[in-house]
Amino acid sequence: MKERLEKLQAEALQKISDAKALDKLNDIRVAYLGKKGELTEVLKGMKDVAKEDRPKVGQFVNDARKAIEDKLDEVKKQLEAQALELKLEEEVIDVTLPAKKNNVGHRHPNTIALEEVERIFVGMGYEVVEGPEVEYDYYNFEALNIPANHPAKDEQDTFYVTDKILLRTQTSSVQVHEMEKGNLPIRMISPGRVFRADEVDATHSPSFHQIEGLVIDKDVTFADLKGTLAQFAKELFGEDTKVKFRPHHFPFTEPSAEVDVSCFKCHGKGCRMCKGSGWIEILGCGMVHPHVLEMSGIDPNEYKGFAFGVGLERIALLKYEIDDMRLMYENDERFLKQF
Ligand code: 2NL
Repeated sequence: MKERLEKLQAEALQKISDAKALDKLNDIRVAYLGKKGELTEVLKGMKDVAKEDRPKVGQFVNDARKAIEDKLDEVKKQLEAQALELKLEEEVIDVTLPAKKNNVGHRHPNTIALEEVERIFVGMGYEVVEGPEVEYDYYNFEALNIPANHPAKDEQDTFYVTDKILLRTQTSSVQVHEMEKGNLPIRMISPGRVFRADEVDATHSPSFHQIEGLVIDKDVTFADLKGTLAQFAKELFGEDTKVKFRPHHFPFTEPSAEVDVSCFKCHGKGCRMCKGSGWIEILGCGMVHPHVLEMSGIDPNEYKGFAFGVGLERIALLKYEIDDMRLMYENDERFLKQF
């Protein structure tokens, strides 16, 4: 019996020493010390041992059990330490390595220019009002004094949905709705997408953005219009920017003007940007035509107004010296990441 125990113990200790993984150790524990384990089997044979020898044999069995358990604990600790070591080695983080570069998004030049224009006019007490891109022809043309036979109304220039509904060609339509509401005075700008049946080239697109402005109050004069746009030009293009008003014609304003700003690149000397003239055309404006006020229910004897319209892309192209409008719509990252 003693020999059998010694052999069993030696065999178990060897297996434990050879174990390479923690789950293997558990298998060994079960195989020797479990309910049906080999050592347990030996204990079952105790009944055949002579009574006087039992304490001694019992002692052997306990010693063998203790030796196996101790060895199991020892090797378990070793394997756990090894596993920890390995884990630490695998998960090591070198905090001195350079970080991975994340690509951040950029605001579109149109958005930057729009926010700049909005900031300027909000600073002068204007409200920003948006409206629908699909409109009745009344709000886009008739209410703005654009006659039925005007070339702008031609299907070659305007996208019609039905004969009475169209894609707006200017955001004045939003301002007509505001005038109809009759909450006077009005001081507003209406930025938004507009549509014209144009061929695509470096300066044209069938869909672009416009910002229109409208002020209606008692005693508004052309001097207010001039002062407002002069201030706008200074804030947008720099403090030394000058404005020039050239007489023009629009059906919805009388008198009307086109506005040039002194070239912010060459300061009037003449360069590529201003095509040598020293001036750059940026917007159209005028005093709201009395008939336009009347049609929206405003008494032109009591109220006067001025209005202006400016192309957003035009401002962005100028400000950021972009020479082709198509770049604005292609969303090429190499272009966008410069802003
Ligand atoms: C341009 C410049 C302009 C207006 C837009 C306007 C709006 C109302 C009444 C009167 Cl509600 N006018 N807007 C005025 C002058 C110029 O846009 O070059 N347009 C073709």
